[in-house]
Amino acid sequence: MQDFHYLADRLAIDAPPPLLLVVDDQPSNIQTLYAIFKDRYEVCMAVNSADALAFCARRTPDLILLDVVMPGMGGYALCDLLKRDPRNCDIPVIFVTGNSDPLDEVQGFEVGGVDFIAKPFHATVVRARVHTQLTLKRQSDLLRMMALIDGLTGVANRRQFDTLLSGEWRRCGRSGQPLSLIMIDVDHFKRYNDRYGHQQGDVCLRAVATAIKAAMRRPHDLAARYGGEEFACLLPDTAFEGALVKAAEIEAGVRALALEHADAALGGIVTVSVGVAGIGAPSQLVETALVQAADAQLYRAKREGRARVCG
Ligand code: GH3
Ligand code: MG
Ligand code: MG
Ligand code: MG
Repeated sequence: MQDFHYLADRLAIDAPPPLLLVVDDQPSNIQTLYAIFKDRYEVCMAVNSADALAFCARRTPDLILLDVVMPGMGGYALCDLLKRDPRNCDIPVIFVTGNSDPLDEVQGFEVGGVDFIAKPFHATVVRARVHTQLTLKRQSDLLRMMALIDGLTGVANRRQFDTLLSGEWRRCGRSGQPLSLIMIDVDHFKRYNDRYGHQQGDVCLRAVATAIKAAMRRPHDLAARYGGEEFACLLPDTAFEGALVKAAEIEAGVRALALEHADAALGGIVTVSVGVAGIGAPSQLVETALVQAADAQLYRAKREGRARVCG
């Protein structure tokens, strides 16, 4: 539960009002819906499907209220298109239409709509239905996030790391681009817990995770908690030499935190040992080989005295 609240807090921080997109060719319908929602939501409008698509390319609405009959592309075709696009497929779409034929309603669900409101409607009912769908969306977003993010540190969890490693392995194999992996382990962390307590140990792990994440600056670079006090960084399209530079940056970044660790072997501060492995054309080997190679270098760093990078 603690993790759940941590993530819920993270989602709620500075959360802006939900963004509704109203798509309807009739300005009077748009005005009616705008009047219903403007006090609690940010309401944007589009008068045809092309405008709606252009809007979704710029911003991602939290929910779309969609007319069915419009000149040009109709609402069902628009919904179908949105559902095929990975960037837009999770946006709940509610059809708002004068068509009341049950077959029409069925078609609305078949193209991926979550609800179907027939005109004329009651403002309070429309409000309630939108509220319900937004609540469901928030809950599913939270669950998805909990499935992918480490609750303690906020970086990717092991599940997400494993999934992305497989994906990047195949992608780099196809493109011939290199792929690199950095494994990081906090030095003498058992001693840290023993001296400062597990609560402080958790604070330390969060700080280390933040320092690691700060070094990940490309959009596809991934920092993950691999387990316990071990972290992993996946660097697509990065050759071994580049990963070594990143690893040195991470090792120095953790040192620069200057977190007191009186029982550390070196300098009285928290340090990490780092192992690096890179591969030019991933396709010939299995992906676990990259993890094994980085792990072997990490253990070499431990053997050679900790607080260092090996690769
Ligand atoms: P080395 O330098 O060889 O890595 O020594 P170490 O003590 O860091 O290695 P070891 O693997 O023996 O100990 C890891 C410790 O990390 C033991 C475990 O209690 C602690 N640990 C793992 N996960 C967590 C966590 O989520 N919170 C806290 N506070 N401690 C954790
Ligand atoms: Mg219409
Ligand atoms: Mg360890
Ligand atoms: Mg350790």
